[in-house]
Amino acid sequence: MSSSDPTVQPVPASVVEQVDAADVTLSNPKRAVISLGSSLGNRLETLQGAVDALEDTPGVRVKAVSPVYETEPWGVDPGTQPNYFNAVVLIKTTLPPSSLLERGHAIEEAYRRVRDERWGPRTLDVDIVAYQDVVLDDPELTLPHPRAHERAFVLVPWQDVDPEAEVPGRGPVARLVEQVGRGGVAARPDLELRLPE
Ligand code: A4P
Ligand code: MG
Repeated sequence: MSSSDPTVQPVPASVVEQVDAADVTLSNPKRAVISLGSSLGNRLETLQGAVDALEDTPGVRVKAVSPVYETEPWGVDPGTQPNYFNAVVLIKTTLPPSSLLERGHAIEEAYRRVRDERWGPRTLDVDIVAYQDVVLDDPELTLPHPRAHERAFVLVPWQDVDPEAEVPGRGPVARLVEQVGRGGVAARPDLELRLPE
């Protein structure tokens, strides 16, 4: 996969947004940003299943789903693992961060994710990238996600769905994308995740 020219502004392929009165079902909802990754099995179907499962969660409304990116595996030797599909989902939620993490783990389990190797290939990874502006330094749940600010596979789709976004304590996502670059992250405009009905 080649790096794209950072001077060319990419056109977000398929940001899908919910512009409705759905928030009336949630009182005092909080904003959260979820990163989805899959590198085994039917990656697109798995990501769609995760989006649908988030929406099916009481106290969660999916507000926007990013385009799908095919990304080189981060943290391992090149060519040793299959490429990922990655996407970012914006939600509003009344769940506290710990319950959202639990729900993320339950969704991973539903896809029979086996945790045998750190940064190993996986059917599904559900990470909480950010929850409002909360900063939390706990290994069980670190907020914002401790590696989000250095990962193009999180930052690029996040910028697509929220160009003004900031990583709490790290600065604007747009600036971080410039710093990190877009290497190893290729848009897949032929693929699209649906917003749950
Ligand atoms: N944890 C702490 N903070 C968080 C958070 N904000 N969100 C804890 C989610 N989990 C959080 O995660 C290990 C522990 O992190 C969990 O028990 C949770 O309580 P895990 O999902 O069980 O294991 P892991 O994912 O293998 O480890 P780690 O270090 O979390 O990996 P990452 O950072 O999630 O990276 N390359 C590409 N191209 N695309 C990817 O999506 N993903 C990874 C995984 C590596 N390389 C990748 C991708
Ligand atoms: Mg993880």
